[in-house]
Amino acid sequence: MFGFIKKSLKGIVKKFEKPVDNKETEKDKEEIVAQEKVVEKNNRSSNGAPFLQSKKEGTTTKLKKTKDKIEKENEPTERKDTESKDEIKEIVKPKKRGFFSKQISEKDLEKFKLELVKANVSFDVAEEISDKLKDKDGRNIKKLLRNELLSLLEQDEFKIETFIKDKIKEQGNCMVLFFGYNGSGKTTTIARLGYLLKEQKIPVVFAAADTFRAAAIEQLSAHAENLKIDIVKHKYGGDPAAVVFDAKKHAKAVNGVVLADTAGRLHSDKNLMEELHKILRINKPDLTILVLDSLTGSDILEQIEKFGDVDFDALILTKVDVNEKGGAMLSVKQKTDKPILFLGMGQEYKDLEKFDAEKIVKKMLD
Ligand SMILES: Nc1nc2c(ncn2[C@@H]2O[C@H](COP(=O)(O)OP(=O)(O)OP(=O)(O)O)[C@@H](O)[C@H]2O)c(=O)[nH]1
Ligand SMILES: [Mg+2]
Repeated sequence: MFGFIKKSLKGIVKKFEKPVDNKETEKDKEEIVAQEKVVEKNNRSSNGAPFLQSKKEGTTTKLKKTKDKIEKENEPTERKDTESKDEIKEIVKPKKRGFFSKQISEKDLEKFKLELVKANVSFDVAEEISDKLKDKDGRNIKKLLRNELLSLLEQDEFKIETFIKDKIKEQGNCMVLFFGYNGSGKTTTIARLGYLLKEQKIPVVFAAADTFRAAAIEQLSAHAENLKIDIVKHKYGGDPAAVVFDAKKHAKAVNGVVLADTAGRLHSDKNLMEELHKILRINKPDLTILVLDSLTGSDILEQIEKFGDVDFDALILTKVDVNEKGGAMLSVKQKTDKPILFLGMGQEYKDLEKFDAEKIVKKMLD
């Protein structure tokens, strides 16, 4: 999961966050030790005794004075031989420490941007992220990236269970409608959410409002049976708005929530889109959820755009468990300010994870 984007992020982090620096530091340390040895050597009196202890040359103060002189004038003192002159010059030469100025270069940013785009991050978002790194000190790169990713993914908390419970208290039932492209994971998501809400002791009613696709009613019925959840269904070819209407009535009787399945549709399916608008008009859902398949990569943005006129309230992204790229999620968050409620993380009933920006960023960066 997130393999591609993780690779891009880690790639640039690695470039600036040492080992390289550590290596340089180690190298520097070795040089310093070597130079200290030279100082010691130069500071020894001719009889080989350390200068510090030499009665002939005087005291510690004398040594300090000599060293100060060396550093000030960049000139050797007592020792006349050219070899030591060079050695001393070497000591006082300001050390080059390239790693103090590890600014992130334009070239690195261009490469990084490309990597992000390859991981399905939209160009705009890739540019936004890399712009934030411009002229920054590369040694802080992980922190900078973490902040940037968090600010992209963070959203106001929306607790669906609380929302549903409040609606049931207020009006006797609640209705949540799911829609999206063919195969995006609507029916599976409804089953998983049904399981989660049932665990919370909320009565759930499935509405089999996909009366269009062969076997769609059986698919939802099988989940209802497994989970011991009530289901309202009509015949194939029937009016989906009427199925949802009946399910709402049933939910009122049991003080529960309707999770309404709908047929997969493309925006270009005129009839199916009209049908969706009819369901909405007649049944006025309390919450509409657009289900997006994260495997569709950058097309995901097109889906949001195309379904824009349905005025959805929230999103669920499925198949995140098998999505190696991971970048589309960032683009989704930039495209819409609607919250992502859950991530589909597999095909089991328990595989619906609450969207958690911190957790996702950790998975991408650590
Ligand atoms: N790995 C994985 N597979 C998923 C996930 N969600 C759904 N699927 C699979 O995706 C396929 C389509 O899921 P459905 O729930 O039938 O999708 P749908 O949107 O209802 O499809 P239509 O009714 O045909 O429009 C099924 O094989 C699911 O098991 C997920 O989060 N992870
Ligand atoms: Mg379905």
